[in-house]
Amino acid sequence: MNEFIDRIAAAGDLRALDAVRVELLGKSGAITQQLKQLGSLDPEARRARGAELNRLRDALTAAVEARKQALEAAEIAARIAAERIDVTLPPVPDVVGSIHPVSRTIEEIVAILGAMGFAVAEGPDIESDWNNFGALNIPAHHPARDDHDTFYLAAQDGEARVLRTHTSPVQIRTMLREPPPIRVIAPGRTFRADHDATHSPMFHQCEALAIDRDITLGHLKGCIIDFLRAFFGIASLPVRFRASYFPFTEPSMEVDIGWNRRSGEIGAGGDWLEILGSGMVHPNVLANCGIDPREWQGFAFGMGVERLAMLKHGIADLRPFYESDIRWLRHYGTPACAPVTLHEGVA
Ligand code: 2NM
Repeated sequence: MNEFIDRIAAAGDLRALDAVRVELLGKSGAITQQLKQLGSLDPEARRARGAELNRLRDALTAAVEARKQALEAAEIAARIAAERIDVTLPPVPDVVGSIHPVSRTIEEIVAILGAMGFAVAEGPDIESDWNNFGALNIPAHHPARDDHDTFYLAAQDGEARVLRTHTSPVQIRTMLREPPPIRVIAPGRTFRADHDATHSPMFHQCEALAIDRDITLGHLKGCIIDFLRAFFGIASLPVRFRASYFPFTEPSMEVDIGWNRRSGEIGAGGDWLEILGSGMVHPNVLANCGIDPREWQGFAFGMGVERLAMLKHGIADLRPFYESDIRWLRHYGTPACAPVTLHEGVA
């Protein structure tokens, strides 16, 4: 009896237990065999032996059932342990990337100016000298060329080539290709031979161009003020226009926003920070693109994408923008699933 109970207890899994059960209690098992032999005993001995065998059979059946329940419980516990989900893990594994601040800032600029009716235009990084300078009213040997620290490339088909120093050649290409009215923005890479803590030889610009029969300086001011207030999410952001000079616009204006020089806070503090350049497109530029300046006029403005991103997010150093340091990218990047809103926080 004890030997049988021990064997049931020693069954390591449900299959082993079933084998023991069949061996003891099955049709040709040990107990069944003994029950069959009862007929050969005399009535008194048969009754006593029968009762004993019945008790033994009931005890073994109960032991098998108990062992079965214990094994089943252990099996479930093992599965739960093996299949356990760590609910403290992030819902999205952090091997997933994020949107670079330059890309994110371009997305924001496109969202705001897109809602005002501007379409995105693109062009090549390698430009003709004419598209980058000549058409923009910057003749050869003009001192304005010195401002641009141009990367000159070997001429192709007799024409001088450069890495574009601004995205204005995209505006030139648009005006040459499409008749007015025109409303385009040109975000993209630009190149200048300049490298220090605040300048990179490759950086990004976004320029806007609106051409129509009756575009005025008032449209330029309204568009830029609305854009800057939406971009920085400050409805009362002070904006100042200051007379300046660009060869491709007349009149030209530098645009400043209010900030606190000590704290770096934008929108308060009484100091002014230059943020972009703007102006009414020079009649020579329109004429260079086959647009009659007596019939059409327009405004244009341009901004540095990295500079806007640094000011908006309090990024002190330009260099990490291009270093691919995963810690910096995680810190300043935006989750890929976060949508761009038209006004990031404007009430
Ligand atoms: C600026 C400032 C002022 C500009 C001008 C043009 C074009 F092609 F229409 F002449 N595109 N962008 C412009 C004007 C850009 O960036 C500081």
